[in-house]
Amino acid sequence: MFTDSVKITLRAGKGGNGVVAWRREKYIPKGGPVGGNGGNGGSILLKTDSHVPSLEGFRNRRLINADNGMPGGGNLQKGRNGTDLVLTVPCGTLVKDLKTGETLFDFTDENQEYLICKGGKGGKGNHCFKSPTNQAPNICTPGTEGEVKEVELELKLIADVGLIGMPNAGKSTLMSRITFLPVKIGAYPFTTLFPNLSYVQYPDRSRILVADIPGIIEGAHLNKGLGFAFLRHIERSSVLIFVVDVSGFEGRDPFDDFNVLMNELKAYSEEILTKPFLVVLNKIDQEGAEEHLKTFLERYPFAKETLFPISAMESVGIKPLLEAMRKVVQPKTPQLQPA
Ligand SMILES: Nc1nc2c(ncn2[C@@H]2O[C@H](COP(=O)(O)OP(=O)(O)OP(=O)(O)O)[C@@H](O)[C@H]2O)c(=O)[nH]1
Ligand SMILES: [Mg+2]
Repeated sequence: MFTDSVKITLRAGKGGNGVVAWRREKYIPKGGPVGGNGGNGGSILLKTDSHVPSLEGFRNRRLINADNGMPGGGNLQKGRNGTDLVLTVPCGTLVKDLKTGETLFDFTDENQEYLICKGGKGGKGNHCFKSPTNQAPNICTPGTEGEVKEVELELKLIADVGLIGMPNAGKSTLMSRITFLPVKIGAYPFTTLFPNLSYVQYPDRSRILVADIPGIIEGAHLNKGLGFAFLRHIERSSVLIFVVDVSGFEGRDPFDDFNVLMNELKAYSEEILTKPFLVVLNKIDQEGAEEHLKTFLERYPFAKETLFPISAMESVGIKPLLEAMRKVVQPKTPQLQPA
């Protein structure tokens, strides 16, 4: 399963209570106060991990508690601290406070850590209250409560390139050709029900992260098909690739398909259309594709350099597309770590 939005309550551990205790030993009258302090409650931290693909681990959880601190003991024994709880989330997770609606943190990188709920402080034992004027204090303090937050975790994948197209256009086929990810491909609409994420690796070891999201149909803004549920995952892509089936299958007009995609995206967010984009015209190996390709070229109002006729199935035209992707994205080359 792929889960990209969850609501949970996080509760850090309570601090342990301080205690009142007295030193009692033979031949030591009035041994004095020896009540120990309570331990601190465990805090809750969120941390990114690239091996965590989604928020699936939180799907059936409503409340997550960290350990409480233990109470102090006699003989100045301090209570054990509650262990901190580290919850791993995927890169691209946004943490929102449900009460205030405020965004608390945006995890954009690997190994980022955010302390979301601080554990309560341990209480003080009676030995802390000993003073020249009060040698036998009979008081101690309780531990304080840990922080509690109601949060929404929302995953917005951070891919360099987002593939958008109608169902069956060949997005997943293209994805499997360029990233070698064994994705599900099928001759029926909505084969892909959740986003796939994988890297295109170039010979110089630079790489580009690509997201293949489920197909979009006309009326997606009215919640048709899978609606806009997955468009959030291309919101943060720096480049969009429209994948259009140019074979004219079942009397479809590829240019109309392209316009539908544009209009649906516009209905989702005008801002998304300001991103640089490329248009892949797929299935040129099919009969009738040549004619449709010609009319598409004539009607296409943008720069012709953004058009890439390909056959994802037969691996035709993939190389120029990869080069163009590299130019618009400026991929990250893995840096050697200094010793
Ligand atoms: N002839 C031909 N068929 C292709 C090509 N690319 C994909 N197909 C076929 O088109 C069908 C749909 O391919 P997918 O890659 O699953 O399409 P998709 O866009 O991911 O579809 P959804 O996941 O449903 O949105 C499959 O039967 C593929 O084999 C191509 O270049 N040429
Ligand atoms: Mg697919």
